[in-house]
Amino acid sequence: MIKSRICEILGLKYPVFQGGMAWIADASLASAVSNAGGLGIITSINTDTEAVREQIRKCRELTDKPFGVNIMLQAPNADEVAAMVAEEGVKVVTTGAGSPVKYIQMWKEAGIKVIPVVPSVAIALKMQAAGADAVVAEGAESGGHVGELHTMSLIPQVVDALDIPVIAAGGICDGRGAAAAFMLGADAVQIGTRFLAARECNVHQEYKDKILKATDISTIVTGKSLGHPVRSLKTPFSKKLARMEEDPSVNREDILSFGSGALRKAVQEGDRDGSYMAGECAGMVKEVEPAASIVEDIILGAERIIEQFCDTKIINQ
Ligand code: TUI
Repeated sequence: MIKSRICEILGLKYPVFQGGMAWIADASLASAVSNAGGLGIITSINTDTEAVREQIRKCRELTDKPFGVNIMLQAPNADEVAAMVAEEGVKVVTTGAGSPVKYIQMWKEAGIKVIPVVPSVAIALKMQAAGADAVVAEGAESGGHVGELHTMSLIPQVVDALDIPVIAAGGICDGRGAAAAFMLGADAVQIGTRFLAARECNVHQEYKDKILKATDISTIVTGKSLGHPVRSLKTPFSKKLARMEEDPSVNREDILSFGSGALRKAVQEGDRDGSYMAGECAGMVKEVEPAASIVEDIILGAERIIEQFCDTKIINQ
């Protein structure tokens, strides 16, 4: 069975994290992943801090296994959520879209394992020096807010630079991707897009349908002109956003207000003016299935491939 030091550190059966997808990753999805032996993660991007607290308490009722909370550092209530997770005795925190350095001491004193998401070696080194227990290195194949580097080159460079465990994210969808990430030196994988189609994932049916219909070329990155590149499914809405960014007569405020609140609209309403954030591997997601089947398929698939590969001299016959 595939195990790594992150399984020991966090008390996991399998080295599989579920991405803390903003507006999406609730107690239902996180507890299902944790019960399956992975690390379920609750998003803190929700209506407000108290709603996140409720999700944490609900998750505890649904699982006795470890789970985490993701804190999106650009959220207006990030300070409040950072304090709340310590009060609630959450065991694992991942962070995104910024530097969590100012919270790390408080979290460590509360016994929290701190795992920042990083897009580069320089930021990964900064997090290790600040006391992070591990990092998620996220390639630009991923959905949502993306960095510049891609998984294939990012992971081995972060692995070489750091002593702490590295979790690979971005473009990983099944056992093949997970096996590749382990070969690059990752201690675990983080998966978001495939969990959008989990039975326990409470996104609007329209969101799931769009993921199931996606192909390899179904995503687009918008928001580069705003300094917040975001990968989402190509829709009339995201294509219009891309055109606005290319049009010199459209100003920054108009682009910001056009995109504002769009992720929530997609997740809760299946709205045509929604932003359907998804990774490049959306084209590989073909069915709605229980989160436990997804976790098992990824781990058993990776094990099978690695075993077969070790017995083979001529590859891919
Ligand atoms: O955070 C993510 N992905 C996200 S957040 C999100 S919420 C959102 N909602 C509406 C519009 C836009 C976003 C959706 N997807 N991934 C983790 C991630 N973090 N990727 C890249 C980074 C990152 C970037 C810069 C982490 C740290 C950093 O700088 C740290 C420093 O030291 O400055």
